[in-house]
Amino acid sequence: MRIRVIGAPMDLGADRRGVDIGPSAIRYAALNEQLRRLGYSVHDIGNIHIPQPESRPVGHPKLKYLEPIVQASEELADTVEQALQDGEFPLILGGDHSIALGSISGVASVHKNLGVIWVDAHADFNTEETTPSGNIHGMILAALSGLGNHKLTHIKGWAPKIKPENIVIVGARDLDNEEKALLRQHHVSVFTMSDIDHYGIFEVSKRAVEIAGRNGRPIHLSFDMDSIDPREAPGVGTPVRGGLSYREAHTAMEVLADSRQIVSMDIVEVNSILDHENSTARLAVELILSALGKKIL
Ligand code: 6HN
Ligand code: MN
Ligand code: MN
Ligand code: MN
Repeated sequence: MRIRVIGAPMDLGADRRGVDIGPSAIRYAALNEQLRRLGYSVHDIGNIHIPQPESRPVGHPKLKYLEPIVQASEELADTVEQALQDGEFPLILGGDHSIALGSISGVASVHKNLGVIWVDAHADFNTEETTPSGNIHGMILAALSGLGNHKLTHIKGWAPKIKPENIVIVGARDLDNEEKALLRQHHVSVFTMSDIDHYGIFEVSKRAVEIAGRNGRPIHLSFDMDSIDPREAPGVGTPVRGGLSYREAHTAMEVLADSRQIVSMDIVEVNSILDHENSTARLAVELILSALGKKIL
């Protein structure tokens, strides 16, 4: 299989600067080389163009950088759609989590009935009415479900991109109150860190595949590095204690790989400014490899 690597150096959707270096940091951690060693051919098309926040007005405080985020999402959606049409597996390197608006819009244009597994400390299910921050990376899953601002929900001119009941969030431990209500109201499946404590990551990952991939439907994997415990992944913008361990994260990726239903993936929120010796980027590469089938033996 051929993998199309697409960099999305997006730093408009979050408050702390530094995730726009993510794609470089992940490549520097020898992503392409290691994918080839795993037997894939790699087609790295470089980064899509995304403006620097300093060059744009912030705009509405409840929807910061809405215009440039929508523009970049349109371009990323086209780029991802093209990769799938060419028969390549899109691997999108963030950037903050707002890139998933473009990537999943692109995947959903090809796979009309798509499941999503969203590995994250957060649920990213706010709207401009519920957001505590105005940061769009916290609104992406809601927007993809058709909730919130019309410009965000209507990338490529249609909505919703995914049914909320086909979404599974894994690793959640920091949810806003109104966000929780929205998640319940729309029947999103959420496996919190407490669920992982109770049932174990193997069981939770299996159930995530069952729900997101019901009837064999294709699954997009969106992996936010802040799902991992900050001791293991210090280089993220919104660290939250009590996250996935190194082994839990690998086990989850191995279960998803074994499902053979993953059709596309993004890995987001690597913040190189806050990282220690690129260790979070190196971990991102390891997890990508596990998600793409790498085994210990
Ligand atoms: N992320 N719930 C918070 C907010 O501002 O909406 C945090 C969002 C974090 C976003 O993980 O990509
Ligand atoms: Mn452009
Ligand atoms: Mn996120
Ligand atoms: Mn997060």
